[in-house]
Amino acid sequence: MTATRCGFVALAGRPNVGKSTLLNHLLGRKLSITARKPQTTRHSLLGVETRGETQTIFLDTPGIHRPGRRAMNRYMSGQASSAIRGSDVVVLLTEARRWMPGDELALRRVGEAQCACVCAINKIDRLRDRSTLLPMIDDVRARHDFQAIVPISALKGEGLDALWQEVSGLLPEGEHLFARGDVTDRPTEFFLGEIVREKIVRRLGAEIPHRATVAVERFTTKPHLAEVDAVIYVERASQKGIVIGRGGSRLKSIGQDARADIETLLGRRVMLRTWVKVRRGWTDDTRVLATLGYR
Ligand SMILES: Nc1nc2c(ncn2[C@@H]2O[C@H](COP(=O)(O)OP(=O)(O)OP(=O)(O)O)[C@@H](O)[C@H]2O)c(=O)[nH]1
Ligand SMILES: [Mg+2]
Repeated sequence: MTATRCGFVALAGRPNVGKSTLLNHLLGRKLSITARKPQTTRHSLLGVETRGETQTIFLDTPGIHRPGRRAMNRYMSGQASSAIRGSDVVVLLTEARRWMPGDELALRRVGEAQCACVCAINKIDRLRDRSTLLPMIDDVRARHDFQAIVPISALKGEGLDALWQEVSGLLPEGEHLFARGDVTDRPTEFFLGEIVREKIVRRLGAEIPHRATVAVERFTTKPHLAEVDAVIYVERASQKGIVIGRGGSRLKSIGQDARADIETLLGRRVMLRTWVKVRRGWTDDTRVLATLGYR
């Protein structure tokens, strides 16, 4: 009998390098939210892929950055660190441009965990001249004793089989921890809230998304219709006004975008109702953070 393999693989790196895009492409479904802006992912998110005898438990993680003073940033940093520490393999993502100080910070954090590390050089679809990859690979190789360096495009799905091959070869033998067909361990409500938050991140400027979070307060589902009540929390009344927009137009767009995605996820019609509420200082209050799902 062939031995089964099973292990945890953290996708780590500085903000915006494409970790969540990679998770989604590896799983062939949209689990993690993505955006052009940094610090989109806040929670570690588990995605399971079982191929033959090998079960890979991927963990998308918040981008590694210097943790600011706010409790939210410390939470994000803690999520990334514990995912890295608890993994058998880390895939450190960087971009096919040049090594940045943020990559160095991420590498240091990964190096502390002393587990097997593969470097994925992402966004190669953006390169006009692919021969520039060779000096980049040499540069990366000189920085750490990586098990492998794999150029990929998470967006276009290039190089992902090669990456998967490298990673699966590093997984320990062991029983599968998830049943075949299991994809994640989070409840549906988590994903509903994240979908609404993605639309906020995508529709609003740089600052507000950092001050907003979404709580799904009610979720009921029948064969043909699901109902979702979501509250968007911000820190100040001025932010509330911005999220709502003139005559409610922005909140309406956010709701429309989110409803379409939720309908795809649930495979039925959805009635989504949204409210915006002010919860002063929620990003820096550990107790409030815990009540909003950041524990
Ligand atoms: N051209 C190109 N863009 C990519 C690729 N991978 C990701 N992106 C884009 O890069 C941006 C950031 O992607 P995310 O997947 O959200 O990045 P992340 O590392 O999860 O970011 P944080 O959660 O903020 O740390 C998005 O606009 C993606 O579409 C790629 O292979 N090629
Ligand atoms: Mg992300």
